[in-house]
Amino acid sequence: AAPILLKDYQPTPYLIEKVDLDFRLNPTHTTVRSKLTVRRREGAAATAAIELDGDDLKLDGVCVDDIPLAEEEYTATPDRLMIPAPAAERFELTIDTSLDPSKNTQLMGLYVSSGTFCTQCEAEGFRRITYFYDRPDVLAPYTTRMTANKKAYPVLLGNGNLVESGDVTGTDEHYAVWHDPHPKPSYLFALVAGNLAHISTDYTTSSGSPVKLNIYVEHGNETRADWAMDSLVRSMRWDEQVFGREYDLDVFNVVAISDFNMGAMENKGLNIFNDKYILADPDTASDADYAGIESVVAHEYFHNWTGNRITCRDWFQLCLKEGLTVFRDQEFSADERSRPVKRIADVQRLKAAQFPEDGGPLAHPVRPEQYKEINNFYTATIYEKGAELVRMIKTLLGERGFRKGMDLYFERHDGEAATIEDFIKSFEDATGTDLRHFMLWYSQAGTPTVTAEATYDAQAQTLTLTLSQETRPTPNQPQKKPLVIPIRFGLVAANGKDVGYSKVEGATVNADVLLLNEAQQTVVFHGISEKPVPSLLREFSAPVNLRSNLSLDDQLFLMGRDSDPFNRWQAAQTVATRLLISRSRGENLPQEASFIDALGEIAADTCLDTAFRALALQLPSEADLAREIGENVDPDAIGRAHEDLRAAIGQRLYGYLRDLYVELAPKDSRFDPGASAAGVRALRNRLLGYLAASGEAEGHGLVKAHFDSANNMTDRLSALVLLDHLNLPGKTEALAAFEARHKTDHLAMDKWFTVQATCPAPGTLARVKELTNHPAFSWTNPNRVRSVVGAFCAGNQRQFNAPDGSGYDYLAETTLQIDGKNPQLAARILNSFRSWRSLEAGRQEKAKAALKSILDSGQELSTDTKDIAERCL
Ligand code: DPP
Ligand code: ZN
Repeated sequence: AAPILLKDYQPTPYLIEKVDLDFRLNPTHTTVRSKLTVRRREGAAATAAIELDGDDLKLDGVCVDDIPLAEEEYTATPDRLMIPAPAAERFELTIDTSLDPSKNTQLMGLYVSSGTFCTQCEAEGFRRITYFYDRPDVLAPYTTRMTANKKAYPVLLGNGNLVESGDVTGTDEHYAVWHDPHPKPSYLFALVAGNLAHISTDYTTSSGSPVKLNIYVEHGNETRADWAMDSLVRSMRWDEQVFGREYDLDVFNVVAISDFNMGAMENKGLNIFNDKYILADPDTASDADYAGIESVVAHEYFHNWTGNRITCRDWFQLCLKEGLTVFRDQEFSADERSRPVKRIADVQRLKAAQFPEDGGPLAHPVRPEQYKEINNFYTATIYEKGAELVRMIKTLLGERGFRKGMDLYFERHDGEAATIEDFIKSFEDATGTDLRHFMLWYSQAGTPTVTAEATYDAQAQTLTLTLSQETRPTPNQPQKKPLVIPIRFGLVAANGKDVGYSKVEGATVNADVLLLNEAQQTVVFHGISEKPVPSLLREFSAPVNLRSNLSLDDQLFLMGRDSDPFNRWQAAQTVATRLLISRSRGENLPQEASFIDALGEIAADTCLDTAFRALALQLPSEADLAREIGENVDPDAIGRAHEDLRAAIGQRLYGYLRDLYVELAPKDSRFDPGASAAGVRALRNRLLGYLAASGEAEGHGLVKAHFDSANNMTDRLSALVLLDHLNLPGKTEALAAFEARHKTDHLAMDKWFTVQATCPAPGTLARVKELTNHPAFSWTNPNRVRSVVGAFCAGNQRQFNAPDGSGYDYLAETTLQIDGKNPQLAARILNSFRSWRSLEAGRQEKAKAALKSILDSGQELSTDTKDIAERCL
């Protein structure tokens, strides 16, 4: 199939002024009547056809102004409804379709999850419900009427406000009518019908409007939604205070669903969530889950303004809502928790998920110019790199300029479907800044590498920074141009303070931000009386790879003394990366002991946030190292180096870390999910990891004791990972105990699956295959598949990349198996092949053969899977 191109964008010849939907819900036979008020767009030809999207639809009838169309007056296929030349300029089009939601395994459109009807329409699911202009630039107010059996489906929810409800006399059915006055595109449509429990809170917006907040869950799970509700209330307040944005309906409903392809969906007034991002209690949810719930609840809520009130003109603009909304949720979490800790976590995620994408065959610009399957563009590049671009705009314009630009964007485009150009123009006009060069970040794919060389001239009292940037070719983009890169920096003196300078030449510097906007620039700082160590890219001010000529000793200095916590963390990572890469090549660097001692100092430094200390003590992951090495990668060598360095740290600091571990033990058994208590758990679990890695019998005993005494999931899970991955005494009992405790809770069992699927030891693939026969596993539930197959392929460097190619073959087989049922899920797990070209030659060959076997299988592939397999090759 030919790709869809950004440059081909055309508005539709007709507008939809109003949408009236009538659903008669039945699991195997649901009927949908859609009444559309259609008006020809001004300037469109009177002869223009109306051509609506469908996907796998069964048409039962079509009327214009209540008169059935004769067969020759339209053409209909499951994928398209076309009326060649509607006679009137304005008319009412009525379309009847029927569906079998119980057979909808794609989880797109209307489907049934654990007996509950629900919908997922982004990006192109609405066309699986009825024929429509299923594209984001066609906006209309919707009214949704639902009728269903009252006993089986007592709860009926739609977008907007409830306007009417009641029993259908003489039947066992009832109905509800919901009206959403805010014009929206079809991808924001939703309905839910089921037998659900809920919790409620009353909220009053800053201007005094009352809003009822409800979270719907399965019966028995009510108390597990409290944290999500707390997060929602805090998000709503934060958006009023920080962005001046208030909620705009009488009610805000959130529903947790167990079969869901994505994390959550921001349907207007009716957010639908993967239950993983709603349900939490101390026994089943880890601190990471609590943080994840907080940020996803906030993310979906923030979409109400960035995504819903202002939506996207077309799917090429996806980052307009996603990058911006990720930025907003990151800022929210930073304000609620610790800003540097949040920044480090976000950068870890960016580097783990987006950098490999940007450096491999699936690389694409933040605003792509073509796609074959839009589902494959809900990527780390659109989301995470998209957020980094918004953050850079804020860095360039400053806090006030950024807010002015956002205010203008909301004022200008409320109720519209906008583009990236509209977004950027708002900042330009609000602040008088020219952002044309910055726009290149949206169209140019690939992660730039910035190289920095510093030389100090004591005589002249100057520090010279020679900076250059380079971006490697990516698919369809052989030539790259220099970008504008904001580099936040400081020049750190021996006492840890930033030194001042009298003047600077060779670059624009605003406060602590230097602009690199050419391929190469030489920047000279004058009036510097002692040799400083430059601390560059503070707060990770741009999504680039930084290479500098700083020595390991300089990095160790920054690790201990930099005033920017992010760069302290980064320096520790840089040193550890060098040590680990050297070890993977069989050499030990002499700085290793100093590095380990510096870790020990950070571990005990009570002036630092505990969560920060935990992060600083974390070595770069095996995947991080593979990415840093970049070519001819041998995951086994990396894995060994990683194990050895962890053991070396554990041995050298054993008594010291053990004392700290004991000292940090909780004083009472109350569980507090807040950031500071979570920070203590994170640090303590990190220390436990080193005690376990030390090889000391006492350390091993501590791990089992930690598991046995855990009163929360974070501690229990941390210990279980160590027991299983290091094959420590007590492993088998612990796995059994965890299973017995949590066997009826699918989210907790996902963790049990993932622990085992990510075990680096040989034999894991066989274990993975066994796990897929476990009663708690299901091939049709995306969370289950991700927790076993996804975890193995994306989270087990050594065994997925086993040199015999068995991991690759397994991924190819399971992709084919899943593809027939749920293409989005299949394509998503297939992404684990994206870095195959950076492997050593033997593994490359096996990976390539496995990818080919998917295309050559003879099975008819979804566009999703075919697109990923083809692009990977
Ligand atoms: N629009 C959704 C989100 O990112 C994706 N399904 O929240
Ligand atoms: Zn989103």
